[in-house]
Amino acid sequence: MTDDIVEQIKQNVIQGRMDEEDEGFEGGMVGQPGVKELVQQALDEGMDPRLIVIEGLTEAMKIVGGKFEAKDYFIPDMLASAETVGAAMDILAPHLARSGMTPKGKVMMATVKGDLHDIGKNIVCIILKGAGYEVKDLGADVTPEQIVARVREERPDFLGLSALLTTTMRAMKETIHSLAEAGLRDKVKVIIGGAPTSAEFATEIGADGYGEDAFDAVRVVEQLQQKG
Ligand code: B12
Repeated sequence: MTDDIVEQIKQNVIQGRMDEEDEGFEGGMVGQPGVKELVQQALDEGMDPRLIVIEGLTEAMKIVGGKFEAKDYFIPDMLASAETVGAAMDILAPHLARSGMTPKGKVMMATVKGDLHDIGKNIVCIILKGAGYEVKDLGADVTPEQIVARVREERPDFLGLSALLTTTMRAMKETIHSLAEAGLRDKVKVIIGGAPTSAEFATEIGADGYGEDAFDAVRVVEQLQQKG
């Protein structure tokens, strides 16, 4: 029974079904419980919330990631699945805190100064949360000064910067420069992403890593963590 419900949560994330009103990608599922109802039911039955995160949500998003890479799923599909994970995490968060599940690390995310594109950054936040990281989202159009202040205050392990405009990419370099000036550059690993950026650009501006998409973001963070 227990395994059943985790499997159902997993399948419903893959289907992008938030609740019982959703049809699912394959259709015809209206009326069946969706991720929100199933997660609540699992908690009501006394299931360990960690199991839901690790075997339900994380496993599901790995499959969604595979489908995305195989071009079987497109951005709206990935977004729908990621949003179900976000909703599940909102329900699970207080229970996880109580169950003593320690986050794998703290990631601070921001879309840089002058840039209002936050859809991709929001997906990265959700996927990182789903992968077990504590995520602090500073929002969009965040200046280097604001980022430096928050890094100083909250000491994240990672800082993720997003830019979608060729004109705002330079704010990433400015941010890294400001971190260095504030004596914080060696206190936080900086990763960047967003359509106009690249691994070469990351190296050029002195970032520690580049992620092509949200799943890559998790891979890069994990790799940097292993390196220490
Ligand atoms: C939606 C959108 C908007 C929306 C943004 C809404 C929002 N809340 O985000 C609005 C309408 C506000 C908008 C405005 C503008 N936009 Co616009 N916009 C887009 C559009 C259509 C989609 C972007 C998007 O959300 N993609 C989907 C997400 C999921 O992908 P993503 O952001 O790349 O994120 C993924 C990866 O890049 C990565 N990632 C992202 N961030 C990070 C961070 C880290 C750390 C890591 C590891 C990974 C990572 O993971 C994400 C998930 O997999 C693109 C065109 C396109 N097809 O891409 C244009 C586009 C980005 N916009 C463009 C332009 C020019 C503008 C405007 C200047 C238009 C104008 N003249 O007013 C303004 C600028 C406003 C501003 N100051 O930011 C251009 C940019 C050209 C350029 N190279 O500079 C594009 C490419 C359109 C075009 N072909 O001309 N836009």
